[in-house]
Amino acid sequence: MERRALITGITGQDGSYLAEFLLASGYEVHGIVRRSSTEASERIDHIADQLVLHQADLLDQLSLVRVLEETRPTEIYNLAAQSFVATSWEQPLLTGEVTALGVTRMLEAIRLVDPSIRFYQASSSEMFGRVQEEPQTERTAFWPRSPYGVAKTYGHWITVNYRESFNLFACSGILFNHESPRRGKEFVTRKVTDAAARIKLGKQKTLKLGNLEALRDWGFAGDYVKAMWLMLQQDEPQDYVVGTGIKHSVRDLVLLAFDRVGLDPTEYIEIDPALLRPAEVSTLCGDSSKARAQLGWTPSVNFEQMIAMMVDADLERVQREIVIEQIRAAAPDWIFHLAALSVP
Ligand code: NDP
Ligand code: GDR
Repeated sequence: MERRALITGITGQDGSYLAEFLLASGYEVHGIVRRSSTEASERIDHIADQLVLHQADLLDQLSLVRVLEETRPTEIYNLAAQSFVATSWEQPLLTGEVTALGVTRMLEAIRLVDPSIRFYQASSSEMFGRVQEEPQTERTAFWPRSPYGVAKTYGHWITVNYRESFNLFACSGILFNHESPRRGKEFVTRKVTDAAARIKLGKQKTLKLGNLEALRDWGFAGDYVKAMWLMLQQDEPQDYVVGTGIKHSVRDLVLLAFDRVGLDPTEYIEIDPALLRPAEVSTLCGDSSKARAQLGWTPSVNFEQMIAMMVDADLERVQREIVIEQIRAAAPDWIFHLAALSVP
C-alpha cells in the first residue's frame, strides 16, 4: 500500500525530524505551510526537494479540506500550534483558535474527505499543569496552567471524542518536553545553549532567565517523532505518554551548558522577574511504561548528551557567523557590488 503522510507544522522542530524519518521510511511526505512574507523553512531546506508543500492554515477550514482532497494522505500528523507557553498569555484567543479549534477543523476535514485517514494529535505534558501525581501517566488528571495548556487539553479531548463518536483512527500523544539543535531560541534549553556559546565566543555578555527551579522531563526530539509514527502503526488507536522519566531543573540545565563551554554561569545569569509566568508549572515527569511496553519505544539520547549536542551545534554556528562577519569586514566593497550584479 502506498504510504502518504501529511504533516501540519512541518517547518517546526518536530515537523522537520518527522519529515526526515518518514522519508527514510519510504513515505511520500506532504506538508502544510502558512503564507508568510519571509522564509520560515530553514529547518526543512535540506530536504525541500523531497517534500510536497501546500499553502494552508489551521485557521482556515476550507484550506484544510482542499489540501486533504489534493493529497489524499493515509496518515496525518497534526503538529501545528501556537506552541510557546509564554506567548499564550499574550495571545490567548489566537492560541485557542490554532492550538484548540485547529484540531477540530482538521478532524472535520478528515470526516468530510476520508474517515479512514489515521490521525496523530500533538498533545502535551502541559495539560497536567498543577500535577496531581508524579510521575504522570495516561490516567493522571489534567489541570492546565496556561491558555496554551487549556487549548491543548481541548485538542486532546476532541481527538478522543472524535475517535469515540465517529470511530476515527485518532491518537493523542502526550509528549513531555523534547529539544534539539533545531529548537526555537525562545524555549529555555535553546536559549541557554545559544547564550553559553555566544558568551564563550564574546558575542553576548549576560543571560536573563525566569524561574530556575522549574523541573522538566527533557528528551531528544529525534527520538520522540518515532513514537508519533509508532502510535499510528498499531491495530487500535490509543493515547500514550512519552517522556524519559527523569527530571532536571532549569538550574541543572544552565550548569551543564556553561560547564560544556568551560564558564562559571554565576558570572553571567541575571534573574528577570518579567520572565516569570503568571501561573507556573513547577514540575513534570512522564511515566512512559505504556509506550515502552506497547510501542517498544525507548529514548536513545539522555539529557546530558542532548545538552552537549545543542551547545556544540550552537558553538559551531556562532563561530561560522563570526567568520562570515570577519570576511565581510575585510572584503573590499567591490566584491559585494560584484556579488549583487551576479544575482538575477
Ligand atoms: P514549533 O513551534 O517548532 O512548530 C510549530 C509549527 O506550527 C510551525 O511549523 C508553525 O509554522 C506551525 N503553525 C503555527 N500556527 C499555524 C497555523 N495557524 N497554521 C498552520 N501552521 C501553523 O513546535 P514543535 O515542533 O516544538 O512542536 C510540535 C507540536 O508538538 C506543537 O503542537 C507543540 O505544541 C507540541 N508539543 C511540543 C513539545 C515539545 O517539547 N517540543 C512537547 C509536547 C507537545 P511557522 O513555521 O509558519 O511558524
Ligand atoms: P515549556 O518550555 O513551557 O515547558 O513548554 P519552555 O522551555 O518555554 O519552559 C520550560 C521551563 O523553563 C522556565 N524558564 C524559562 N522558560 C523560557 N522559555 N525562557 C526563560 O527565560 C526561562 N526561565 C525559566 C519556564 O518558566 C518553564 O518552567 C514546552 C513547549 O514546547 C510546549 O509547546 C510543550 O507542550 C511543552 O514544552 C511540553
